[in-house]
Amino acid sequence: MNIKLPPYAGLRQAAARVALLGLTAWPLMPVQAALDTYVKGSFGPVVNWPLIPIHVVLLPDGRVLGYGTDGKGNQTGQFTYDVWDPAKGTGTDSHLTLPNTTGTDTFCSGQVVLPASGAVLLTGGDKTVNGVRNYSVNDVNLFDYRSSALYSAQQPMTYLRWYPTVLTTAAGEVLVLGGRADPNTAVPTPEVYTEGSGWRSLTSAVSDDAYGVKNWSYPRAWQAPNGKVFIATKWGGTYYLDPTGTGKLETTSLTLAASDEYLTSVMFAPGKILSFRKLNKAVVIDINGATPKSTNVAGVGQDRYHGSATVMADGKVFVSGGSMVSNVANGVAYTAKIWNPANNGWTTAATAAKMRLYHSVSMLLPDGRVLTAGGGAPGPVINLNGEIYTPPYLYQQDWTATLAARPSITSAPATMSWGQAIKVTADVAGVSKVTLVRTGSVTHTVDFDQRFINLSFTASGTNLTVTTPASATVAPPGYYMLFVFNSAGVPSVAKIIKLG
Ligand SMILES: [Cu+2]
Repeated sequence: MNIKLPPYAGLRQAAARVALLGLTAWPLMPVQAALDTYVKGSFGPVVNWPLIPIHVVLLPDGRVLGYGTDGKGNQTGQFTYDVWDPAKGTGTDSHLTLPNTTGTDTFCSGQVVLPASGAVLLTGGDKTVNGVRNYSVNDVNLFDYRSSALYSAQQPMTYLRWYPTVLTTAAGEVLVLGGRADPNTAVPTPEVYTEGSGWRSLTSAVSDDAYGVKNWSYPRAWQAPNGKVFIATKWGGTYYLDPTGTGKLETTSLTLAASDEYLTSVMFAPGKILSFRKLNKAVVIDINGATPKSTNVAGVGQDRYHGSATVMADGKVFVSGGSMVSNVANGVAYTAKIWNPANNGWTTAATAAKMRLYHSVSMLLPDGRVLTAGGGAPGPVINLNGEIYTPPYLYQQDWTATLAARPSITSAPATMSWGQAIKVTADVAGVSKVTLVRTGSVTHTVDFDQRFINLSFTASGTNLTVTTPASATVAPPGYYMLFVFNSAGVPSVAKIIKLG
């Protein structure tokens, strides 16, 4: 359990250490500054949000679509949605809150950015029947970031879905898994959406165990390097789904310890998934070989129900929020942790002001910071707010808690293909690292398409030749953030590039 320190504790500790060192000078610092900010990063102030952003999506233009409640934090996506522009800061002017005219309550739907058009596809949602909430709809809606408009798609899904997973496949289609049709009925039949031609059901891949009654709540699934979709259930079974035609499902020999629909899993490298299981267990699942395998790694320190795991620009995983008892303020994890895939080790990061439990989110922003926000509807607190986390890589690696000078990308293509050499220029020589991170689409501790890829490159001064991912099974088509790092390990603001 965490003991919350008063905000000046870090400073007091720092002052004590400075005194120990016999130093007399004391630099002026903002309140959050501490000697170890360069290791822990920092959370910014709590900023207001016009609704609880239960669902957030990074748009191809760098803005963030959010929805899930009304302006008072009541459960419903029926009336408004919000588009936040991080370039405008966090004040009222940075939000564009617009009416939802589709008639769909998008609360607890699924959503993903379509790889060809860049529109956001929203699948399913909530329906109130005779005053009882949490029935389901088969509505399909699209959000066009160019006009900021949300509108009904002409073709609904075959099945009603609430809590479905959506993900982009290597073929550039969208696979929808799970969800429930009504409070007593899960949906065991996946569906696939093809832009321009609509929906088909995977009638040969019906399963109660993989994504039906035993695992209907936002099933964890990823496009795998072998061309199929890997599914890690909460109860422990794992599967490969071939989504072509009418679908084909096979079990794999890998069985995992039990998890929960509200313990997170994250793909942090091609074919590699960090997955939290119950009782503070964690595994790395490797789906690069002929058969999937898992390795036990150190857990995050306690179960963090409703906590999030977000791959940052450098490939480390930021774990924030959650509590030891699902959606109860018991064992609340205010302090974030960072997982380093190079050594499977954990470091302690900064401490947030707010608990982030059910219906909270975390998502990487193009500027390399991480948006953490929301929680509630229902929950012990109604968080109509967010806290933006600044990771250690944005700080000078010294005791001054000073933001580092950042490199910038001066040119990069708007589109790219697989296995290609692209020209990128930076404003500094000595680039140390180039990374690609899928733009986020987050809800209920899941980032549907989360992906991170280290890119190989050669440099001649400030001119870089960067090799794009080898295949669509490693990097499905769609939108990615390209980051370049300077010689001190500080990332640029990302350039968003369309792959495919
Ligand atoms: Cu929900």
